Amino acid sequence: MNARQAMTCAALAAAVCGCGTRTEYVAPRPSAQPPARHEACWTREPIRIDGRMEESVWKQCTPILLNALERRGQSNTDVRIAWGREAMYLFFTCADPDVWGTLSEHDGKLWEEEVVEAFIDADNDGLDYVEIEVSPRNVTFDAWITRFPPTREEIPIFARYEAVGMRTAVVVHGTLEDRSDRDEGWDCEIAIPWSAFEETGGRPPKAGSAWSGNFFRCDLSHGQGEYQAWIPVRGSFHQPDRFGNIVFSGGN
Ligand SMILES: [Ca+2]
Ligand SMILES: [Ca+2]
Ligand SMILES: [Ca+2]
Repeated sequence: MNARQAMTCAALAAAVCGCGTRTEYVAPRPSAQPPARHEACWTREPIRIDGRMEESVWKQCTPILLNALERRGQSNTDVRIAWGREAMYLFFTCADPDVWGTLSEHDGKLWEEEVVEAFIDADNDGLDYVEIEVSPRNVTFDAWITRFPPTREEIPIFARYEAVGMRTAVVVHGTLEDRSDRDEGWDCEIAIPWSAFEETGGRPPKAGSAWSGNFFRCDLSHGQGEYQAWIPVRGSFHQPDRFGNIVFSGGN
């Protein structure tokens, strides 16, 4: 481990469930912020959760480009949101010259490695939300965060929540095990059934309903941490008062 990697690891060791530390973020200028509202695209077609963007809804859906919370690197990320009768769907597209991951345990500390994250407040009350994380190894973490920022002790308690029925798939464009070569990136497709939000107060949305949420990515290529978000945050990732609106357009 070189000095830079050691610094990154030290910073991550201080992180709690949301990749990063309190002191290392500088929010972009207001003019650089995207509108805090995004439309989820309605779809009737079955979504095959295979990590491949073959469904027409993904091609029609405007992506959210995540913003770097620090310096701009070379790892652009976007996420598309779709919805159908049964589930909410997400598709993350992650450019990445160095895709890796070692953790293999569900509900492990995925935020200490490379990961994409969705924070979803399904009843839009700002009091709690579901946190979903998926790693390039397609390992998942799901938690119901009811106090924020959560403490280290609270994380295992909140992670007892299970998004029952959630399906995820990852396609790595490169080699996950070989960090000496140059990768292109990785894609992640997620289906979260509406029923998984019920115990958090969420009911299946109707056309025009608005939920709130934020999306993140931790990219730790070659020991250099880059943290990205839809809605910029400062200090903690767990800021539901800053979540963006997710509006369910079209459909039922
Ligand atoms: Ca697909
Ligand atoms: Ca869990
Ligand atoms: Ca990477």
